[in-house]
Parts: sequence; structure tokens; C-alpha cells
Amino acid sequence: MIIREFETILASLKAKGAYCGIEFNYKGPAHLSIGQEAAAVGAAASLEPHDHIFGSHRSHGEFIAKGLSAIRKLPDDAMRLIMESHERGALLRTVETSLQGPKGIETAENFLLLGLLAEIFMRSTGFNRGMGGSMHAFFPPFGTYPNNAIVGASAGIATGAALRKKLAGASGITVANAGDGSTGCGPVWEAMNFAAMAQFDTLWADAFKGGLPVLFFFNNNFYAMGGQTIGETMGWDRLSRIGLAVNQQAIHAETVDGTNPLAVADAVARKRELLVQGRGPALLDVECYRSSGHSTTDINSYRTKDEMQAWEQHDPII
Ligand SMILES: Cc1ncc(C[n+]2csc(CCOP(=O)(O)OP(=O)(O)O)c2C)c(N)n1
Repeated sequence: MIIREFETILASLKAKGAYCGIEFNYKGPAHLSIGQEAAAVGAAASLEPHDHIFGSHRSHGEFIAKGLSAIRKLPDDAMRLIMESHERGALLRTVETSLQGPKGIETAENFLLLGLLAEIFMRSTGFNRGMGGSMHAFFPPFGTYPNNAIVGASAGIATGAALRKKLAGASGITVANAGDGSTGCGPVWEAMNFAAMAQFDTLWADAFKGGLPVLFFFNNNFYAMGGQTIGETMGWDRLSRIGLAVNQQAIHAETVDGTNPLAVADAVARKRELLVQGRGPALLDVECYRSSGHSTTDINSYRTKDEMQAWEQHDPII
């Protein structure tokens, strides 16, 4: 619900130039994930702070969910140190002086939400001094690595990060968050093949054996901009079947109800277990629906009102 309200602020500022009576002219991009929140929340619930997520153009929800999960899982003193050392405490001071409210975990939550909002608004108090904005925000202490405006790019980067984890003996997994449309991109296929190369099992020394600990997490909202993936722009009829092309285990591919956070949390926990055992990579086809437009200028001319209303019954907030 925090994600929903956060993105409702952005939607309202883009559409009306105001939210709750506060006027602000936000000129940057806003690819909202309204309707898809359960996918991000379910995944984050089963990830640890040292698991690294890499996003897409539509990753505000993943950023917030992973941050909230990390805040709950990190010890209080570690959390305090993170807030005090980031930009020498500048964001923490802004939170403590400008936002009233209860102390404790709310301070950390406000640190997360203000750090991201200020980043999206390209302000110096943003997590990346406003240089990244909506599509390139990141905050490594929470395991939230840069989002990416290049469709499918997270797949290659998360795979490289998983290789680094293997070589460095680092614990945890990496997650490539991407959309269903990214399965039309060559780098996604290259990344899945690289992560599943047979040599990891047949040739590598025992200490390094096993496929890469990377989870290809497809937020399958059935559309890539105005193109429908099933029956139109892709050859597959079910995204998870593409795992069959990669290796004998079909990279443990599975389709999940992405409108149910508990189903997603369960699936991610099971895939994570495989990955830390060196049995990666894995793929999740997380079916969900984007009830907001592709971007805030989208007039939804490619889908019917009936379809959108039918999906309202499956809104994860309800
Ligand atoms: C390599 C590349 N090609 C095209 C684009 C333009 N583009 C931006 S978002 C998008 C659709 C992506 O669809 P999907 O991966 O399903 O994610 P969704 O928008 O549905 O979350 C496209 C084609 C881009 N940013 N990068």
C-alpha cells in the first residue's frame, strides 16, 4: 500500500500538478507499476539485504519493497550507520528535521521514501544526488542496484553480478527484474545461457561448481508498451516455457500468480534455495497486471475497458 500511494503521488503530480493540495511540477518520467505491487512485495519478502536486485524502467515498487524488507531485516545499529554515513547524514538530517513523526523504524522508512522521491525529483538529497532519477535510482546498502532504462539490460548485469558473487565466494543471489517484453531482446537470452553454461558443472573447480545464482524475474503484465506479448509480439504462449530452451532443468522455470504476494514470496523462497545450493539459474514468470498506463501519457488505446475492469477484481491491494 506504501508503493501504491507513492506512485499515486507521482500520477497525481503528472496529471494535475498537485497532490493533496501540494503543487509541484514534476517534469521527469514516471513508469508506474500500479496493479503490480504484489510481485515486488512478494519477492522482497523472501530476499535478504545482501541479495542484489537490478531493475528496469518500471522499478519504483521493487526499490521500495526491497528497501522496506532490508529495513526490517537489518539490525538497528547497522541501519543507523547506513543512514548516518550516506552523504554524511544529509538525507537523515532532512528526514529528522523536515518530517515529524514517530522515531524508530519510521525514520528508516522515511529515509527510504524521501531518498527515492527526492531522487525521482532530481534533488541533491536524493539517493544518487538526483543524477539517476526515476529510471536509474539505486542504494547498495539495501541491495538495490541501479534500475535501467534499457529493456532487458538487467539480465546481463545481474548475471555478471552473480558471477562476481560466485568468484568472490559472496553469499546471496542476484535478481534480474524485467518485463515480459524483454524476452524479445537478445541480451536476455545471452544472459540466461551464460548463467546456465554446462562448464560451471563439468569443468570448474569444486569450490566454484554450479550454475550462477541469478533469478530471472519477469514481471509479466502481458504488454510491452502497446504490444501484447502472447499472440502478438512473442512466439511463446506461456513465458515460463522459454526455460526449456536453456538447459535440461528448464532453469527451474515456473509461472506464478503475481497478484498474490504470498504466492510470489513462496516461489522466490524456493528458487532462492536452489540458487544458494549452486543449482541456478532460475526463472519466474510472474503474471500481474499494470492498471496504470505504460507511462503517464498513455491513453490505453490498445486495450479494452472490459479487460481493465476484469483485472480490477485481482487488484493485489483488495
Ligand atoms: C532496448 C530497448 N528497446 C526499446 C525500448 C523502448 N521501451 C521502453 S519500455 C518498453 C516496453 C517494455 O516492455 P516490458 O519489458 O514488458 O516491460 P513493461 O513496460 O511492461 O513493464 C520499450 C519497448 C527501450 N527502452 N530499450
